[in-house]
Amino acid sequence: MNDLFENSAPLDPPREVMAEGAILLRGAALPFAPDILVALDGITARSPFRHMVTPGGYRMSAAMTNCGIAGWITDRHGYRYDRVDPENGFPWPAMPTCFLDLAVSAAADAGYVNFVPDACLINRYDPGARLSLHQDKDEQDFVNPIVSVSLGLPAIFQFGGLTRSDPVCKFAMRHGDVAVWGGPSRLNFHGVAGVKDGHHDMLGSKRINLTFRRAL
Ligand code: MD6
Ligand code: FE
Repeated sequence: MNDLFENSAPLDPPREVMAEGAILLRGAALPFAPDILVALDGITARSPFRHMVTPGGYRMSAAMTNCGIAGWITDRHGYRYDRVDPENGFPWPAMPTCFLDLAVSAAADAGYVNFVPDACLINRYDPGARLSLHQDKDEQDFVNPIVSVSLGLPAIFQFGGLTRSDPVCKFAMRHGDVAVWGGPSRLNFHGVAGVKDGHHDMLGSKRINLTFRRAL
């Protein structure tokens, strides 16, 4: 091998540390993206994207659906996981193998070797949609990490600390990027700033985010 290049590692995507226990794997989802987008059409044919309502009565700007054993939902009664899609009364669509493979490999890459998700929340952000700063704490326990996959239009991901007033770091999430957070940062506040209008070759004018969790 040409020794000029012996230190380059083309198979290891660049990684950025977001906080202790939180890592951003740039481009880690790129090899999975074509299969994921095909499988996504199958999921949304059965459980379409919908705008859920918060317990306080606000319509969420990101449209959501789920796949896996458990799906995250919100309505006037609260935030929770349910095995059934409340829109049709059927179990959520099964988690496709390509979804599971990506989540497991990204978690392992980030050092979380035993992660097997049972829930995948799928968010669709049209231009202008956002997600305000929050903690993910509707899961049974916080032993497992969260794996968050960005596809389509870019967005600014805000990653803070364990209290709402902690300073927030901003990361530009692009198509194929995967963020994994767990351990000491499992309950860190995070959010998504308003998605700007634009065009993505595979997804048009939207951003899709897959959030994998062990919920039950
Ligand atoms: C994202 N989504 O869409 C990150 N958390 O990039 C979340 O962090 C999230 O959409 C809890 C509940 C719903 C969500
Ligand atoms: Fe979240």
